[in-house]
Amino acid sequence: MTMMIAGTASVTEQTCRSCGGPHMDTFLKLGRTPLADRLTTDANRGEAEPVFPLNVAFCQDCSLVQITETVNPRILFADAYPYYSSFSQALLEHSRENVLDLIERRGLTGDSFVIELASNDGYLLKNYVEADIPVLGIDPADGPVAAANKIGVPTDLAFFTLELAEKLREQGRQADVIHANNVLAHVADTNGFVAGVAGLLKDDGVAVIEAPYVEPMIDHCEFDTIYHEHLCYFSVTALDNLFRRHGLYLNEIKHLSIHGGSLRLYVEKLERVGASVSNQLAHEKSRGLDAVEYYRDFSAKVDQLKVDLRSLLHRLKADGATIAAYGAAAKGATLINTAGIGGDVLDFVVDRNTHKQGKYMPGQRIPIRPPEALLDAQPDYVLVLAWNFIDEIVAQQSQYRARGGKFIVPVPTPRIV
Ligand code: DWN
Ligand code: ZN
Repeated sequence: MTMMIAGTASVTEQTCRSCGGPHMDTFLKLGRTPLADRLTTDANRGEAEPVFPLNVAFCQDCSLVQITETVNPRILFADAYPYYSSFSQALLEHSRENVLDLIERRGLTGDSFVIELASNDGYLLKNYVEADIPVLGIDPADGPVAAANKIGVPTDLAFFTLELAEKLREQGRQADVIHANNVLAHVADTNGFVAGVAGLLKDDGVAVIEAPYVEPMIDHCEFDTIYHEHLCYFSVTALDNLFRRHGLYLNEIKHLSIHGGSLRLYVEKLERVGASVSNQLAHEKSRGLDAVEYYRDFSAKVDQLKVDLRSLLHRLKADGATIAAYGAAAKGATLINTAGIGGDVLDFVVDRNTHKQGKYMPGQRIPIRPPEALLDAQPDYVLVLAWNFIDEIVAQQSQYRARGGKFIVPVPTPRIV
């Protein structure tokens, strides 16, 4: 990892984020795109938005799939960072199940201590607080941190670094459980983060880490989940290499449907690798996820999806249809900006997150409104940008649907449902 010089906006990496190897093979180029979570406002709509290259490479030495541009985290996760986990019921339920399972299988009590890295608005740790188990949240975004402390989840406003881990360890605050959901892929200093986890974990502790899994991303053409916040796209092979480098062992994995296909990783200081890991490593070897050939035709699949989506939308528009979108999601920003879908096609985007309403989608600057706007305007079609929550959204918008509204799902192939 090239060290970010203070004040630089971004750095193009020449070597692998994990192993430092030089044998990087770029297999997808998405152009220069705006930052997926930096929504524009009436105040800054007139200003040019920063755009950065969005290219994806495969490391021949450790199999890590990664983007090659590192945008300064202070720009990426600035105080206007709008992502609040609690706006998704499915995610809340998913997190609660995870916590209750861990309390039981690890026998956690009031003498235990749980830390979550990138704890956002307390969406997960609140379940431990309800069970009187001491917690600490760590997150760099001030909005979600304020929301977490407001509901009684003690949370520090900070980026998790090796230095912070050392400080907590010196204070005797090592953890029985460390959660890190959708953050391992986000940190510029991948090795520092993992080393920090190793230092902060008790010898018999477990780190429970969730991250999107690269196999469904490739197989289901979920290219819109590629944006500058997501630096890495993990295979179990690449994760195993990364953890072992820091004296940690990936002992168990669970496959999750959340976010288009994720893995829940159970990482410990003791080596007791279970069948779920060894079987997946063998599976990846047999499918070739440890070689660049597996990724080679992804670019052509992405190009075809963009062509198919644009022609579907333009055909509907030519027939006089009105179209809106659901979910001011980061993935939605990648989709509309790389496929060139603008305000000439989408009249507006709706989102339940009140911090996003009244702002505009990055790049295309399409207005973001509350979901109620769907019933007010009753567009003929709604492009579901947050397709990973399609079931929750369709159920929630039953009245829009009952009135004849239809949904368009963009991946793995654009289709009307
Ligand atoms: O890594 C990340 C992933 C896991 O989550 C973060 N970098 C940011 C975020 O990415 P995203 O914005 O693509 O994630 P979501 O959670 O798929 O975004 C869903 C959007 O849809 C949110 O803005 C909330 C909104 N939503 C809604 O308005 N009504 C979601 C649901 C379920 C709803 O019913
Ligand atoms: Zn590597």
